[in-house]
Amino acid sequence: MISFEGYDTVIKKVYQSGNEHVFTFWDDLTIEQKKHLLQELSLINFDEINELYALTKKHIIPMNFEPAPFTRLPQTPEEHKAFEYAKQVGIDTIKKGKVASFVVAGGQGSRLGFDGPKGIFPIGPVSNKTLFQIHAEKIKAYEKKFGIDIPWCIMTSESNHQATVDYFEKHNFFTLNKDKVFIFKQNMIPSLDEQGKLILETPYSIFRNPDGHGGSLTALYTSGTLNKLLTMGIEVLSYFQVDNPLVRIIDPVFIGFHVKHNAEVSSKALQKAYPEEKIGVFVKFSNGRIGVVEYSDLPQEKQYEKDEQGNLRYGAGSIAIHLFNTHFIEKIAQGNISLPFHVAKKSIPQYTNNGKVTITGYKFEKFVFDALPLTEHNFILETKREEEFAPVKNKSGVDSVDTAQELMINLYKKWLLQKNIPVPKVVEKIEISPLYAVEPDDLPDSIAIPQQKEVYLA
Ligand code: UD2
Repeated sequence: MISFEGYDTVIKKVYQSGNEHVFTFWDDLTIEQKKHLLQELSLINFDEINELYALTKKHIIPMNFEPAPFTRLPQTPEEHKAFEYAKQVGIDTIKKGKVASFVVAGGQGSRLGFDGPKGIFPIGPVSNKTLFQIHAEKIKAYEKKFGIDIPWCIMTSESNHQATVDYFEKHNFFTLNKDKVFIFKQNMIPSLDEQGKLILETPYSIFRNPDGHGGSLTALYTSGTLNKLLTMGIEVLSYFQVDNPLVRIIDPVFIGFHVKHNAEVSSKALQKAYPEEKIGVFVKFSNGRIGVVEYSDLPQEKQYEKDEQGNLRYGAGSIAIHLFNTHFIEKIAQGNISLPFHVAKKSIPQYTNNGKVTITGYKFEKFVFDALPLTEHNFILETKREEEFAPVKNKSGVDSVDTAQELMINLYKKWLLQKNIPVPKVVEKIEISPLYAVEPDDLPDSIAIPQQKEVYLA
């Protein structure tokens, strides 16, 4: 057994757990590298590692469920009235300074062939503005609209934290009040090989992956951000993903319903476009609790199942837009209630005697929607796909840069059409800056759209 002053307990745990292979290159390491490795190992909970490996042997998703009920888009006069009332409640809540925004941005742009935080990916079809800039300008626009500061929490991961901070500093936080932009890191969790052992990434470090967006609730708390929000009187946290440029970050109707229902978590749903669409679905488990089953976990027969009207029975898809009650997050974090880990079999780089090789191993991630079954009160609101969802997942094909830009252009054209503002035929691409109009109502009554292929209203 190796030894190193101050780390004997850690070393013992590593041997006891059968992970002594992490010391394969020990004799070649410098003192600093040895310390680095031992420091990383000291942060690992070996009991948890065993529990995680056990998850690879058994399925943890409860499979006894039915479709979850949700509030549909308004059709009847009563429903329109209820939406109008919710809007007033929402506006009131926002104006009282009780709402903050929260983006999960731990992902890299690698699937887009982009080397850097996904938030720095340029998506504006005409402006080329990045995802982060578009989100920042929306928040700025809402602040102006409601006459109040709207704090913004941004969760990063170890691999993109510094680049994200640097980006915002370089751009002066897009003129947002930088004291109210909170950038913090999510936690990392070791990946395991097929035998349940730790994986060396370099001769002196362990391969770990970000713990999923479900880690955001704990990270909000441990980073001290939640406490700051609570001190400011924030009650509602509007959660979204960095890769959706169409997200309506501050939605009074949604917020109003959330408040009226005294919900701990509220979520937006839309009708799945096709059975294989890669979005989770809202369900009601047999214990009466509401939740989301991820697309990859939905049994095939349920994926294609139709109701009497011929619609997908599990058709209410989750687009990862939620509202969280801040006291609920505090309760979860303080109570040390861990959301469950999900397992994914993935290719992982491993450092060996022959240099780097790729092995098959397990990555573990928490999903934020697993907070839903923990709620006493929740609320699901239907929304229009074309108004709120343009996922940027792939370089080309489905859910890609091209489809997202097309959806953006179509939405801006629709806004103009609603205002009876003609868009000349020659215009191929049109984009509206959030600082010009963040909602269609913000558009002026008449605008002369220039006769050119690309138009940017800013
Ligand atoms: C997610 C949802 C899916 C659907 C879809 C809509 C899950 C498991 N699935 O699918 O049901 O709603 O989005 O677009 O959520 N992230 C982090 N840290 C992490 C992992 C992810 O910050 O450790 C962020 C990431 O930067 C991105 C978001 O979470 O903003 C979604 O991650 P994803 O692209 O891996 O999720 P996806 O597309 O599988």
